Amino acid sequence: MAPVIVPTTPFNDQKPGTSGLRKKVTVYSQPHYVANFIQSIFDVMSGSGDDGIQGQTVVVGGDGRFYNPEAIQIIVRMAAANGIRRLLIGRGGILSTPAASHVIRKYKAFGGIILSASHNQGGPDGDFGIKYNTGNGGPAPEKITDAIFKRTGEITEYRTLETPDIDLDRLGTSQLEGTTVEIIDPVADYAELMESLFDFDQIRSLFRGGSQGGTQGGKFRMVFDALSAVTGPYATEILEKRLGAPAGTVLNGTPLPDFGGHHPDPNPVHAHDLVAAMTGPNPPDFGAASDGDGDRNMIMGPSLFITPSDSLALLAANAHLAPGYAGGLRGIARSMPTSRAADRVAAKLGIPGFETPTGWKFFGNLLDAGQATLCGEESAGTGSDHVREKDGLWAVLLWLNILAARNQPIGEIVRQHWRELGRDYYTRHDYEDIDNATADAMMADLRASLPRLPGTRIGDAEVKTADDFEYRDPIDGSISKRQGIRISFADGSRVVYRLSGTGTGGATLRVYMERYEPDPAKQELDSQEALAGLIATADAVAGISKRTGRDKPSVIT
Ligand code: VG1
Ligand code: CO
Repeated sequence: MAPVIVPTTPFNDQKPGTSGLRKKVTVYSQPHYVANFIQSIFDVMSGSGDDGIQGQTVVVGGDGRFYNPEAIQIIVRMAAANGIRRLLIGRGGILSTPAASHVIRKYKAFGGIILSASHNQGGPDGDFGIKYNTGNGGPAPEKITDAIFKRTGEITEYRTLETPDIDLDRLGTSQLEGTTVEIIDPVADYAELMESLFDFDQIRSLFRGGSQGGTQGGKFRMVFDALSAVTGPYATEILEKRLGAPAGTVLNGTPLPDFGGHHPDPNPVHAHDLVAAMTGPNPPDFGAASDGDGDRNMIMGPSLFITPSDSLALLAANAHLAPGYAGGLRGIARSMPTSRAADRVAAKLGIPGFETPTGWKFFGNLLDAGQATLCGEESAGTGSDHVREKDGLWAVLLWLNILAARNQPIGEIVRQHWRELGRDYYTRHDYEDIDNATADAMMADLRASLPRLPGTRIGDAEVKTADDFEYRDPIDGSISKRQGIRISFADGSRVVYRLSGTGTGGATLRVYMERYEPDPAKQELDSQEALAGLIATADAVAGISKRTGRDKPSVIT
């Protein structure tokens, strides 16, 4: 059957953000919207001769949210009409983001199309997203996403087939014109990779409460809240089946297209079942949650929230206890707004520490070049060179391996770390859905004020440096400008302001604040209390409450 050439006209809003193109389902379900974007990806990646996407393998999968099956059927037909040789699709259209990254790498695919809006709400009124990953398994770098956006503005036609839907639920291979379509088990390859990195025997004995286990005298217990999102099947297979954690360890383990109406965002506000378990009577020894597409993680001890920045630092300091990292780390990379706790570990280990802009795509080159082994973001993303995405369950398993190897309660491990290297008090305040013009004006005024800030006093704080973060990729030399306004004070504390690039309505202002506390006698404060002065200063510098009329942030993490 000959491909059908469908005439189309450009949409002017298909610019990928921090992590792919995220829009409301109502936007995505307009006629031609998905097709225009997918054809633009194929066009940009087509290359000439053998170096293009045609004739190659492409991986497709998503987090199972509303509109996932419909989008996949469109992509399958278009891939066949565009001459893609082979498609690897997770059964049911499911692949967590880190699992997709692994499948791309393992089967040497040319790239992958990941369907997710991650932590954003799902359902008919929620969000959908499409992200293109390259052959290294990681999100396409800016030069590719910019080219895709440019192409979406020029597109006049796309290629598809007039064929019935394929069956996404049955494992196996079928043929669609010249394209081989393989439906694969979404969990198997990923679970095998995790077994290769961690000491599953040691973790199993922790759960059995044998010689290694029983950090609180009894049997070690944990809860994992999958937030009705994609990690449910992965966590059930790995934690309950392979590691022998009792049934019921995984909460909300069935993926739902609307995530049960909740935000699949692992933070203390949205992961309420986890927080309830960890702060209630007789809490488990360890608690964790992941997000919509499985690339984030939230870590808790009994009545203890471990900030993602601290978690990155602690994982880096202890990674050698897991077989996959026994040889040590090459370097540690963190996004700019992430606290400097990881830098202290890098310095202690005598390895390089890197600071990149927000978004996992900026870690790709460092990982490919073997310069960084562990990477992390304050937004609950941690990962390593095993894939090219952040990886929620990987972080949970590395924690479990460390807990099993050290045989010490998590709270004790955290406090010991602070005593040795100091504590970086940290908080992020998000102001969601503020008026776009207000947010843009605030950022513009902040930018304009940067040259005159150093040396000035705001309350008791004296500004030491103020700039707009600009990143030069150490591997390919590419420059990314305007990646966040950072203001450092004479006492070493710091405020960062940036606008979110993943939202779909209004603007989200993120304000990141941190203060270093080396004195062990002062490390037990609540972080909002410890940072109260800096929070007030941050408001005064940017005029947040005055301009937005908000007296408090929408979300505090
Ligand atoms: C947010 C986070 C960023 C993360 C990105 C994608 O971006 O801050 O650290 O990489 O989401 O994460 P922004 O531009 O909204 O601040 V995920 O798990 O939503 O793919
Ligand atoms: Co995510």
